[in-house]
This record gives sequence, structure tokens and C-alpha cells, in this order.
Amino acid sequence: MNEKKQLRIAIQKSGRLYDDSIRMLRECGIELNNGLQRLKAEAYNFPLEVFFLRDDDIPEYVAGGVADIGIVGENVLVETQADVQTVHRLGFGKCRLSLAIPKGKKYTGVEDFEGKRIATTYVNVLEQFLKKKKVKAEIHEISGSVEIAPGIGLADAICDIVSSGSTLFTNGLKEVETVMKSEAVLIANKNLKSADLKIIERLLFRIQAVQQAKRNKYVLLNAPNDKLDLITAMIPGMKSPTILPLAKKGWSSVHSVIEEDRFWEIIEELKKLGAQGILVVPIEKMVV
Ligand code: PRT
Ligand code: ZN
Repeated sequence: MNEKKQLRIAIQKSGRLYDDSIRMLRECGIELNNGLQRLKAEAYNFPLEVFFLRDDDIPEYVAGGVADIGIVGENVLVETQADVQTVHRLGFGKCRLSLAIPKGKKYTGVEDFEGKRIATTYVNVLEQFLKKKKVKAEIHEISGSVEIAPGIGLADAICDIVSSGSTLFTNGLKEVETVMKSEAVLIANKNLKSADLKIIERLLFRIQAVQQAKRNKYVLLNAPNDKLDLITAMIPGMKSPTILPLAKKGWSSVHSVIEEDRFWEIIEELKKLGAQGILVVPIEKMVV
């Protein structure tokens, strides 16, 4: 392949987004040459150069053109207020930025934060939220271990990232308001040249194929011919199901694609309609 131009992508050096970012690239068929050196890596089968950075720096590096695109949590993107465009939601690194207070305290509503001290790393996001809610509070910026602030008398409440809630729980806190929901997003510099945009388009095409595949399953089943119409209506697939005659008279094999979300519901219906030998297989890539 004639690949002169390389797109530069910034991903987290280590931390919660690292594994999923690398996995996503791998699922897109992109292999990195020196992933272990962890400063810079090159893909040998795709025009991509990977920079490994701290997540907080990624939006600014992309805005400034040091990298062309990047993968970062929306929470960090909104906090840094970097002038970049969000190209695609990646579906991993899901979490929420929430306000939490000591477990024993009563909570009636967001107005309870009036005049209170709130510790957070996300000063800008919290400020915007409180402004929208017309609440005036004292925001204390701390860079790490925000969850211990109320316990040591540094704050009345915290605003921090929550995923399972166990950090809050073990620190005697309860979540009372969601400030924002977040997931990893693909961001891009706003002034990319058409050669870069073409590579992004190729990358996006692959990302979408991977995401689509994860949302769907391939299903194979045997159906009595007199129920074929009903059964194929249940599993319309991408265009229409494949129907092949079985060696056993009066029976057909039906192949189709079903969505993960409705998976069990559909399988139950198919069984009721007389489908037998139902096989469900994961899909690796799916291009619609
Ligand atoms: O070193 P660098 O600056 O690059 O990394 P970092 O330490 O700032 O970030 P990192 O690796 O912790 O998180 C990177 C991104 O992952 C965040 O910006 C979020 O978009 C996303 N993410 C998803 C999370 C979590 N889940 C998460 N649970 N980020 C942080 N946490 C922390 C949270 O701060 C709290 O301490 O996990 C704890 C809460 O988790 P639970 O499961 O106990 O609720
Ligand atoms: Zn960080």
C-alpha cells in the first residue's frame, strides 16, 4: 500500500483508558510496532503514529496540532475546554461525574450545596453545573484522592468520578447528584487537511464495524417450513435472512443477525414458533 501520510493519535499512557484504547486499535486490525516502549509507537499496517500521553494533556495537544486526533474521557475534554471536535463516541471508559456527601447527612436537593465547600478536580465542569442550578458554593480544587476531603474536614462534599460507587461507599459518602455522564471519545484537531481526514474516515469505518459487531450476534437455527414466514419476520437481519433447505424434508436452516439488546426476547419467541438447534455466534466485524 502506498502510505506516505501518517495520522498522529494521542492516547493515554497508562490508566483506565489505556487498555481499551489499545484493544480498540487492535480490533481495527492496527498493530503497533513498539507498544512496550510507551512514548511513541507506529502502526506497521496502517498510517498511524501513536503518542502516549497523560489524559489531561490530550485535548490541548490535539487542539494545538501536536497530535491530529486523540482518545480521552469526555469529563477531561469538557474540563479542559479545548477547542477540538468530537468525532465519535467510543463506548468504553463509561463513568459519571457526581456530587457526593457524607452518608449520614440529609439531602433534599441541589440547593443544599448553597454556601458549602466542595472538593473536586473538575473545577470548570462543577462551576458550570452550579451556575446552571443557580447555586453558590465554594469550590476547592484538589488534584487527587478527592474522596477523603470530607473525612478530614477539608470539604462538606465532593464532586468526583464514579463508576461502581465502591470508592464512595468505602469512604462513607453517598452520591446525590449526577453532574455529567462520560465515556471515551475520539477527538480531532479542527484544521485537519484532507489527507488526514481521509485516514480518519478509514479509521472510523473500522471502529464502527467493530462497534456494530459487538452489538450484534449471528444466529443459525432450524425451522419447520410452515413457520418460516413468522420466524424470518422475527429476525430480519441486515438485508434479509439466508434460508437453506435442510436434508430433512419440510425443514430449513435460517441464518441471520440479531441485536444483543433484544437477544433473549427474540430467542424465546423463536423457540415458541418451533425453531430448533439454535446456535448463537459472536461477530468479529460487521459492515452494513
Ligand atoms: O495519569 P493520567 O493523568 O493519564 O490518568 P488519571 O489518573 O488522571 O486518569 P484515570 O486513568 O484514573 O482515568 C482516565 C479516564 O477514565 C477518566 O478521565 C474517566 O473518563 C475514565 N474513568 C472511568 C474513570 C473511572 N471510570 C473511575 N472509576 N476515571 C477515574 N475513576 C476513579 C475515580 O476518580 C474514583 O477515584 O475511580 C474511582 C471511582 O471508581 P468506583 O468504581 O469506586 O466508583
Ligand atoms: Zn489525568
